[in-house]
Amino acid sequence: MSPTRTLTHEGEEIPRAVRRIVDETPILDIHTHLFPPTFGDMLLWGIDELLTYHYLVAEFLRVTDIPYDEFWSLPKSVQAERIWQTLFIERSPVSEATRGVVTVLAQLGLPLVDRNLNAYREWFAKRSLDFHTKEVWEKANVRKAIMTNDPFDPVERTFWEKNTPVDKRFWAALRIDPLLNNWPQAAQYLASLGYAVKVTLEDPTLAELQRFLAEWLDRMQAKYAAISLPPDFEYPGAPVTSTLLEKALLPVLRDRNLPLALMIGVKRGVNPQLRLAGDGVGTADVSTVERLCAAFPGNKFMVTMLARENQHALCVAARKFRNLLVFGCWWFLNNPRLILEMTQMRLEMLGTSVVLQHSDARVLEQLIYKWAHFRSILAMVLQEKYAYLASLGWDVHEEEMRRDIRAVLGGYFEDFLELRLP
Ligand code: HDL
Ligand code: ZN
Repeated sequence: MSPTRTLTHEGEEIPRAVRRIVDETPILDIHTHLFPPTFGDMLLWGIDELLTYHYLVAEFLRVTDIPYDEFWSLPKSVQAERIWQTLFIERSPVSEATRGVVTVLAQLGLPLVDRNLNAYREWFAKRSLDFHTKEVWEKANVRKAIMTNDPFDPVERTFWEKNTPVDKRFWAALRIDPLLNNWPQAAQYLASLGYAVKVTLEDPTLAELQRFLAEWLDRMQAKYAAISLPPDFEYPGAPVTSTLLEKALLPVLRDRNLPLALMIGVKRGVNPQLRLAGDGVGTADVSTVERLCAAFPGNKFMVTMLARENQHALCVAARKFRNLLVFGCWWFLNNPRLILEMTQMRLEMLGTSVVLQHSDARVLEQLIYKWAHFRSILAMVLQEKYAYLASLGWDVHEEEMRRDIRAVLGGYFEDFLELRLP
């Protein structure tokens, strides 16, 4: 029996080496709601945006009796002040979303003893956005962020139609929720853009729909198309849904060797008065994912599911289908306890053929906390895995650890993009 090893091949203590490499590995963040500074106000940043993040709005409205409409009528700065006072001063910031704001302030070097919101505001006001964006990118150690780009949003659409420059830190993803979730409304909107699209899915409409998809995938140079879907999404399902997938979306994506990202399990507007904060979660049916992967072996699917209850079956499904990439601890799963459970389970069932996390950042500085918090958990999980190998005498090489960690922090998505299925 070889002596119990606790060192890497290069002679570094394994826990230390893992933490260092996890911190040093730049991340490809495959799902965010960020935009380049060239997209103007679409890029949210600064302390007031951090404090009025819809996760914090939900937590604030839980513990106050302010009428919803009164809250929404307040200026954003007043909303931020109320949230700061209620969730950070009158209560300790121990939830994931409140703790995240404190992580951001700490990592940007702002004093935490005074808890002086106006001093924070003055600091942010002095920041040049370009410099600030660069510094946030470096602190989060992100190499690319994939956006959520919605041609059904008239504001965002104009930025694309004006060929607004997108710098190399960003890739695009074509987000097309209305297509499967509200086809009649989508058809009407596409017709208003000049596509000869009717609600009835006859061949000319399907051809025009393929033209719309092709034009926007190419205009954005999108890396994938994405749709968020309710828990009861199924395939085969409603005839319209099946036809839109079979005769429009999947053929166009297959021709371009691009994946379709399915984000399944969101119940939109369970409390509409909370607006963006009003969505809920429901357990979905993983069989639908299996049927899609089996029915379209030449298409690539990226899937994240919102219910904790779906995670194990989704890992099993991924073991059956090489055209299925599992990604992220999405939204209500993005909490340390659940991230730990999911990360261990995914590594144990899928090895490094998985993209373990995305940030879902809506506000620029969230990149800092969402990735700092995840890196701590990833390091903890991998330290145990590599230490076990070393304890048996397996030679744990730094370069191999670096390869593995890059894969699960987005590198596997790049391999998946290159994958050409027969
Ligand atoms: O549909 C999505 O992409 C979700 O991520 C929603 O945008 C949600 O509001 C969110 O920001 N979750 O983190
Ligand atoms: Zn999102």
